[in-house]
Amino acid sequence: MADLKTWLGGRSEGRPTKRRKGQDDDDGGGGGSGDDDDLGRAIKASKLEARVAEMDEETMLREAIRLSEAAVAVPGRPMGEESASEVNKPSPKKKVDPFQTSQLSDHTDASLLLEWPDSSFSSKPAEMINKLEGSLDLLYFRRWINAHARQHLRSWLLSNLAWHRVSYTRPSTKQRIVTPRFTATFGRDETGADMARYPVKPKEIPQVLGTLMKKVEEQTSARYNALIINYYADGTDSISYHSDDESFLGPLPTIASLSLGSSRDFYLRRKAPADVEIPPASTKSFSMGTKGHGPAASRPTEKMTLSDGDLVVMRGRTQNEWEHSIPKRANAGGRINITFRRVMTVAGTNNFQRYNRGLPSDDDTRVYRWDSREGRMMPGSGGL
Ligand SMILES: O=C(O)CCC(=O)C(=O)O
Repeated sequence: MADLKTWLGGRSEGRPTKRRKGQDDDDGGGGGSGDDDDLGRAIKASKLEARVAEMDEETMLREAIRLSEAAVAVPGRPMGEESASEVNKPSPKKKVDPFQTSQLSDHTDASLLLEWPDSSFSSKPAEMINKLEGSLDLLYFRRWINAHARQHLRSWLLSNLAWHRVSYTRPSTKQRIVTPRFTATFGRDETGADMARYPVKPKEIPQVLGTLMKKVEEQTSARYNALIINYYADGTDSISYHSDDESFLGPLPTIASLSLGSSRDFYLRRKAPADVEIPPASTKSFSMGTKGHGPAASRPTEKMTLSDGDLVVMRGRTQNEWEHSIPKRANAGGRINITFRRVMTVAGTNNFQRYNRGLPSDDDTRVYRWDSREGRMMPGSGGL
């Protein structure tokens, strides 16, 4: 809860910082607000801090949700669709708001995000997608979260999280990588390890997401302890072909993936034979099919379009034998994706930290916050 308290108290502090030169995603300017705004904010902040000091946990969360609604629903200013220009420069033309954040005003929604009543979720059974002798094993719950709940969730995520655009040097090639999406990660240690083994402590899972995670666990019959959240501002943001087959996730990991906002293509393709990892002998049902393996272009592919509220579960041998990606697309709007995973080791949590929040030693440790007036992420401070 300390994080939320900090956010409520510190939400108004600090102007967006100027980005440094040489960044691949440099927007060429900070985009701060005027001095009058700063004074007004400072007064509001001190009043807010006094109120926050009196609040219990639930009141604080409700206040955070109320403030996030106020932050996204700026009167007289339509919310903009994230377009190709949004990350790099303000877009003067605001089109359809893919997140519909400007429509949020219903106070009953605060309790919805705290409690996640069953009515928030579809009761339709999953479609099962099973290919090549079960090597691809997916559950697909279309529109799993109902329209009202998902609209509130995506708005809450945008407004409340501290986002990162991690850049790092790939050790093998010394190549500089700027992650082409905004990321956040939360998790809890279940190994009982000395916390000193975490150079940066895992971020506590916020209550809204912890309660949602329980619902995903019930729906998918699996347990999770880590969340990675991606925000794709537009079609230039992406994730390239990869598989989440790290040993720290266990031999046959179940990963649940929830989509919010604009629809995006989700491609899966069979791995090349040399890349297929054989799980331990204890997984008797495993048989390493060779059908269809070959050059990337001729490998079997599964193409799906993930839409607002869809939940996809990747199970069984999927991570061992298939890769997945969100390819770049022209004209895509903003999209958030939450993956729920179970990390078994300290190294796993540290890995998530490194690639989704960055390290203090990185030369760019900026935090990004959603700026409702600009309709895009801006360097800022605070956030969960
Ligand atoms: O955005 C998505 O749907 C996929 C995300 C993903 O593959 C990942 O975070 O590893």
